[in-house]
Order: sequence, then structure tokens, then C-alpha cells
Amino acid sequence: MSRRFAAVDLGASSGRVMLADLSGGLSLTEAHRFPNGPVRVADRLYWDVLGLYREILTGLRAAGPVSSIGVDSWAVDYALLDGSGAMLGNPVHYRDDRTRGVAEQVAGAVGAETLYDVSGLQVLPFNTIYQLLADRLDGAATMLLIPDLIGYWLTGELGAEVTNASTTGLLDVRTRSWALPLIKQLGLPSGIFPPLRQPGDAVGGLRRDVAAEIGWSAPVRAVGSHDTASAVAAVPASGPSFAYVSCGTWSLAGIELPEPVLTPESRAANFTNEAGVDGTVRYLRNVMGLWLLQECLRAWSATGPGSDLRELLAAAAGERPFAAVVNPDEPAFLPPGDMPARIAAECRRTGQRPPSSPAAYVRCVLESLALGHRLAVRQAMELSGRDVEVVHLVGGGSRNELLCQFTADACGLPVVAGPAEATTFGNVLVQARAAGLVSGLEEMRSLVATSQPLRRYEPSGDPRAWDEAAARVF
Ligand code: ADP
Ligand code: LRH
Repeated sequence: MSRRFAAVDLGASSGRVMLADLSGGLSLTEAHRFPNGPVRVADRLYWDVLGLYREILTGLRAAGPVSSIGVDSWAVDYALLDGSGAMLGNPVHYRDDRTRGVAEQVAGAVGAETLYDVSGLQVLPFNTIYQLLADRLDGAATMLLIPDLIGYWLTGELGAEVTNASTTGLLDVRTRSWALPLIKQLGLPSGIFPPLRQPGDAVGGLRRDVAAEIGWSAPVRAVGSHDTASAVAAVPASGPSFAYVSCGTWSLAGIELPEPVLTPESRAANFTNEAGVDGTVRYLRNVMGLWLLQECLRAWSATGPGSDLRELLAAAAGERPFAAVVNPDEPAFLPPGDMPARIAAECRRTGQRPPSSPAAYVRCVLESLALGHRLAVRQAMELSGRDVEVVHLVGGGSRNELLCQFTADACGLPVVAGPAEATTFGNVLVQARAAGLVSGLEEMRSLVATSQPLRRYEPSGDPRAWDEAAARVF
């Protein structure tokens, strides 16, 4: 058996097929990377899921033969299949507004307390539960979350991997099985929810036509198919006293726990108890993340020659500190659109002068995100009664030195940055464990810590400046 594994990792801003080799330590190469993002057709936002599938096949062909393949992606979104397995319509993007008002209706009908007690999930307007209620389900035989859909297309096998299923709002947080009484109470057809799989379970062999197309064959294995579950599984922590920020399009900031926290205070703070690898709980809150920066860059490139991120970050470092800060989680920032205009409007609404240059906007975004990281990490500690000594920042954001330093300064804790491809590491290491090459979470994390370059940022500057800035926005 070879010690090579392929990870298909679909992020909201890019997808990649990565190749990991565990024959001497742990090394990673990128077989193929491709852009991802929302596609608007008339008044609806979609993913280009068929385009993504085509790129996945291109990536697998380039990766060459491996022992197994694992698939992870962003959470909550899904496709509906008819009884013959054909897709009914194109998956809708979680930033679409079709769920406006649905969360409030469900809370009114079922009770916000009951919902939290059953699923332990934070309320985000796009949770699968709300999307399904806004969708047309007639003719639907099966609901597949995105990685399960890709797994189905690759193997012909239906199933629902549990870490991602936990982001639907329809999984029982205690038993980690589908919350059938809630599903029935909501009038959703319970038959559309396929059997659950655990990370490490076999999904199936590649379909013959797929193997013929990529030129080789291998089994597909379930991994922590929610990208954040895979990222947290690969946080290079050496003990239990750590917080994490999985920082890409979103920042997922929190801690790992053995049991969920379902207190009224936790619900009020909108903390989530998502299912992690090996029965762990990802106790975290979504912070708007680098989406804010991505959308600023998109707006500027539409009106000018396009901005170089490296130059902008260097210029932002020289901007005046805390000239303007915003709550990064303002609902107005969620949909695609003119981000600088929305940030300016939010500054005006809170009595601050809007930034006057792209570099000043970038400074505002990064300081505001660091404030979001600080609040989530501190609340995670308070609400769970646990202390942390270090914040691990993983994902593409770990390459942003200014953001890492701001996060250390804002949290008053050291930040260990990297790896940028934590999700991929989590994906391949769960496969390697299923193949008997790695023992458990601890060894997985230590393999990442010893094989990957990490950078440590110590907290610096006057902490009172961050207290003052936080008081301005929260
Ligand atoms: P996702 O998985 O959600 O698509 P990633 O984890 O790939 O997101 O992170 C993408 C983000 O990482 C980019 O939007 C960018 O802000 C940041 N990033 C990536 N590379 C760099 C870099 N070299 N310097 C600064 N930021 C970077
Ligand atoms: C990050 C992520 C996050 C979800 C969001 C929809 O990619 O999976 O954990 O909340 O996308």
C-alpha cells in the first residue's frame, strides 16, 4: 500500500486537490487549485457545482494514484436528488437571501431554547434547516451536503458525514444522530436524510467511468468533511489549553471541548457546538472572516487596475491604528456587494470617519477582525470555564502577518500561525489513520507541528487600546 493520500478541499474562495505523502514524515503538494465563488443568475446566488466537480477530476488526474481520497468543503449547503439520483436544481449559495426571516419563524414555532437544546447550533440565517424550509422539496428523495454529493458522484454511494451533518441544525447534539422528532415537527420529510458516516468510514470505490476518466482507481474515505472539522483536527497544538481561529473566507474562532455547552448564556452568545473528529465538540462562533477583505479587493479591481494584496498589507501596516473599526459580524456584510461602501456606511452609523484609502480600509478590516477573534476566544473561555494559553491561527489567514499580530495583541495571547492548509492536513491524516499509519488526534497534531513551518507572534503594544476599540464596536 502506498503512503500517498489525496484531499479534495473545497473552500468558499478556492478549491484544491492536494497530495500528501507520509513515507518520510508528512509532505504536501498542490495537484490543482481553482477559483470558487458565488454565481448570480437572476435573483438567486448559486455555486457552480458541476464546474467544481470537473476541476476535481482534473486535480485527481494530476495527483496520480493514491491509497485513498477524502473530500471536505464548506458547510450547510446541499443538493436535492430525485429517486433516480439525479440532481434537482443547482445548489444555492449560503449567501443567497432566500432564507430571510425563516430563522425567526422557526424560533417562533419551535422555540429558540428547544432548537439550541436539540442541535446546540448557533443561529446563522443560512443553516441547512432554514434553507430546506425555504426550498421546494417536492420530488426530493435525498438531501446531500456538498462533500457527500461529490462522494456520491465519485462512488455512487449515498451517505451523510457526521461533522458536516452537525451544521444542518437537524442533528441531535447529544446522540449525533438525525433529530427525527424536530425534523417531523418542522414538517420536513425524514426520508431525505441519508445514513450517517463517521470520519474514517469507507465511502466506496470509484465508479468505473470516473476511474477511466482520471486514469486510476482508489477508495473514497469519509473524513471530517466539514472543512472546519478537518482544520481543527490538524491544529498543531501540544496540549488541551488552546484556542483556534480557522481563518479563511470565514474565521471560526473557539476551543475544543469533550462535551457541548448548552447553557442559556451560551445560546445568548450564539456559540455553536459542532461535531468534531473523534467525538470532540467544536465550540466556536463564526466571525465574518477574510470575506471582508476579499470583497474589498473585488470592488477595487472592478473600478481600477486591481490591487496587489502584498502591497496593500504593507501599506496598511503604516496606517494610523484604530482610526475606524467596525463590528465584523454586521449582517449587512454577509451578501456579496460593494464592501468598501458598506464599511463606510457602518463607520458613519457609529459616528466614525470612514477610511479614506484602500490601505486604510484594509487596516480597518484587519483590526475589526482581530476584535472579532478576541471576543469569540474570550467568550469561549468564559462560557466553557476553560483557560487557554495560546491561539492557533490556521488557514489562508495565517499568511497574513498583520492579522496574526493584531490577533495576538487583541487577545493578549501568543498566536501560533500555520499551517495555511490545515484543512487538507486534517483530511489526509484521518485517511492515514484509517490506513493504520497514525494513531489518533494527538499524533496527528504532533505530526503537523513537527513537519510544518509555524510562526509565533507574541502580544505587543498597549492592551488598553484594544479594550477601547472593542468598547467602540461591541
Ligand atoms: P477558503 O478555504 O475559505 O477558500 P483560505 O483558507 O484558502 O480560504 O484563505 C483564503 C484567504 O487567505 C484569502 O482570501 C487571503 O485573504 C488569505 N491569504 C492567502 N494567501 C495569503 C498571503 N500570501 N498573504 C496574505 N493573505 C493571504
Ligand atoms: C468555512 C465554513 C464554516 C461555515 C461556513 C458556511 O468554510 O465551513 O465553518 O459556517 O463555511
